[in-house]
Amino acid sequence: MENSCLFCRIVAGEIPATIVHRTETTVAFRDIDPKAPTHVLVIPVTHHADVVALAGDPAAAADVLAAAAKVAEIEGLTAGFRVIFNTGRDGGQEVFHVHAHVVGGAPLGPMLA
Ligand code: IU
Repeated sequence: MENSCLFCRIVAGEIPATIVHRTETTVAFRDIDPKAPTHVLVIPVTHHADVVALAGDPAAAADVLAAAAKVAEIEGLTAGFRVIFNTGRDGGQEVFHVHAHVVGGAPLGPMLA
C-alpha cells in the first residue's frame, strides 16, 4: 500500500468507490467519468505503477485479466467490449497504479477516441 496512491486507498476502503467485483487480489470499480455505458476499472490490490510493472508479476497480471473477464460477464457485455491499459505519458495514463479499463455497452468503433 502506498499512502499517496489514490487507487491503493480505494483498495483500503479509505476513498469511496462503487465496487462491482472484488477478489483477494483484485478490485473492480466504476470509473467516476465513464466514457461508455459500462466503464469499470480493474486493479490489482498490490501496487504496480503500470502494465509493464504488472507484467513482472504474472500471477497478478492473470488475476487482473480474469477479473476483467468476470466484470464483462457481470455487466452483460455479450456483444463485446474493450480492455485498455493506458501506459505512460503518450498512452494518456493519469493514475500510476495499473488499471484495466473495461469499456462496453455500446458499439465502440475501430478505436476509442
Ligand atoms: P488513465 O488510464 O490513468 O488515464 O485513467 C484514469 C481513470 O481513472 C480515468 O478514467 C478517471 O476517470 C478515473 N478515475 C476514477 O475513476 N476515480 C478517481 O478518483 C480518479 C480517476 I482521480
